[in-house]
Amino acid sequence: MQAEEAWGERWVFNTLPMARTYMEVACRKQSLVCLAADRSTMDGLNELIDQVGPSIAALKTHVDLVDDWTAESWKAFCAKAAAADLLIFEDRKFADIGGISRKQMAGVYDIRSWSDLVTAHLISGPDIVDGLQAGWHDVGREGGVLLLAQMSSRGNLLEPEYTDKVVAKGKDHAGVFGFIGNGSRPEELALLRAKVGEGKLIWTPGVNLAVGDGEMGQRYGDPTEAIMAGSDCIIVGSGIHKADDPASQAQAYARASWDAFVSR
Ligand code: 5BU
Repeated sequence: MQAEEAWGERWVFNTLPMARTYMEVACRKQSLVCLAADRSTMDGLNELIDQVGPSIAALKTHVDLVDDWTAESWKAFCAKAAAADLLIFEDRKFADIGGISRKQMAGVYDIRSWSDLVTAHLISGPDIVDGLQAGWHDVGREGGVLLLAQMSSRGNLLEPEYTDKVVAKGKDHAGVFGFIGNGSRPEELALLRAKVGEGKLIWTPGVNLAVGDGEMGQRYGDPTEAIMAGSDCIIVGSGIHKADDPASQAQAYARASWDAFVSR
């Protein structure tokens, strides 16, 4: 299916190049799955791409949790992800003032040089988005910012009034790719979609085929329900990377996400 036809209003209203790129990748792969690749070794991470690359559209990383990280091995890992037609999303949750966030895109990990997407809190104000965009532009690259409007963990402090403010400030900002919503609660997600409107993307962690409570306050909702409530990408971690057979689990999540998307 052509991305333009499949995504409809989302395609028309979201003109950020990286958003369009995601919409195209999702259609090529027939998958609205982002794998949270939370493995602590480079071998473990590379193995995941080999196993599940064809079934996912994006790879979410936490670059600072890898024990044997080196600049060279990371470069090779990113090249492998690109060859597998995957967006790379560093879930860095930036939160500082604009100018420092720009500098934090450089540094040892040099996130600006390989990430297509990053997450940010809007707690310090909207200039953080400009700072992160400037970070990519410093190395001649394009990227997109996902603002945390909700979180999946229990007891988090992103109350509805805070969510409203994040959406109000982020909705019309050209550098904003979209928002992080709570995948574990479809009713909260539907409210978020209503506030966001049809333009920006909503990506949702806290999704698992086994619904319920996870480790240390994580909560899980059903992938189909999340997409039906307005999510444009389900972020799945342990549901795939801790499975006995990650490849077949990734296929199951891809199928659930795509079927729900098509019927939505
Ligand atoms: P899990 O194994 O599917 O629970 O992994 C979830 C991933 O999503 C993990 O990498 C978290 O850092 C990330 N996450 C989350 O779980 N909840 C949130 O609200 C945000 C990110 Br934002």
